[in-house]
Amino acid sequence: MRIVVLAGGIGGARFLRGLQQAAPDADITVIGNTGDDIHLFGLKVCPDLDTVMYTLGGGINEEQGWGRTDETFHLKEELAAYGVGPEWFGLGDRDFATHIVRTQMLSAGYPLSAVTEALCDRWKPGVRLIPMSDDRVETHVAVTLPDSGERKVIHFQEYWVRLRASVAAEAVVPVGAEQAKPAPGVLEAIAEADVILFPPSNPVVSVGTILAVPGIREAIADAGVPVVGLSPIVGDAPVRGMADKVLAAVGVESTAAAVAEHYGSGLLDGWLVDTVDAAIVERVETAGIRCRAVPLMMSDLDAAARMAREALTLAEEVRGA
Ligand code: FO1
Repeated sequence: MRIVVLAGGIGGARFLRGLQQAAPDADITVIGNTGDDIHLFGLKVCPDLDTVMYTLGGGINEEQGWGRTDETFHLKEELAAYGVGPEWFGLGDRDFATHIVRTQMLSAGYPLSAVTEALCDRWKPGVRLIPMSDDRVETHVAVTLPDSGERKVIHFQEYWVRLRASVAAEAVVPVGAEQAKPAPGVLEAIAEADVILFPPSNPVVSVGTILAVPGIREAIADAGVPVVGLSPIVGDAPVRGMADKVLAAVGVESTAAAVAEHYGSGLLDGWLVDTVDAAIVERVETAGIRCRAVPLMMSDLDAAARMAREALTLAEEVRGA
């Protein structure tokens, strides 16, 4: 079975580990979000691609869900000693190697998709990881800074890491998305997929950013195969991260039903909500999306595998409908 997954960072990566356990013989292609990318110290950092690669490749810092395990920060300390920031983004020594190799290959003219493939030669994540685009897309967030009251547009990482999403996101803009083209292999993977999954990633800054690349949303809507998503919102709050903050920016209430309606029945055929949200199954079905309430807390690998199996089961129900 060929499965395509649109993945963001931590939630998407943990779901993918469960999917690999649930469908060990499946051919999984991950279309990775690159809107979180940031250029620091002359290097290109791709947080969501790296989180998928490290998580599935066995190098992830498990409790953080980002960065490398067994990390040290000598380089970061030395840079700070020179007064070279930003200090709020925790790049570790091992992680720096990934960004140096990536930047070196990009400078040599390789597209991000080829670079990602090369990095995965080392990590062997067991999936094909393709960035949504080889073109530069960076999510920026409009905020009103609390101390000065100044309205500013800042990089998503500054909003998420430095500000901890502590202020409202007044607008979320994937800069460059309109001009971006799907990376080689993206549209082909969607066209050849037997099922397409939206994991519990951020529906605005992760899955939403991937869908903002012209051609990707249309390809999924036209794929003619079941498209099934898992809600990142459980009991009106995000399981992790700050989805509620950016959902507000796009006028979507922070509920499992509202996220399904936001994706729309033109895109989604099925939607899994957590058992605590069982009461909204009917509302989602009324929106033309088949809905089931199942446990959605990825407390461990087996829980993630059960969720993946539920998603694949719902996909087969949709296919047979
Ligand atoms: N997240 C944090 O909360 N604090 C950090 O210092 C931090 C550093 C970091 C370095 C490399 C990387 O790949 C990810 C990093 N992240 C950090 C996570 C990152 O902000 C998020 O994983 C995604 O951008 C959102 O999904």
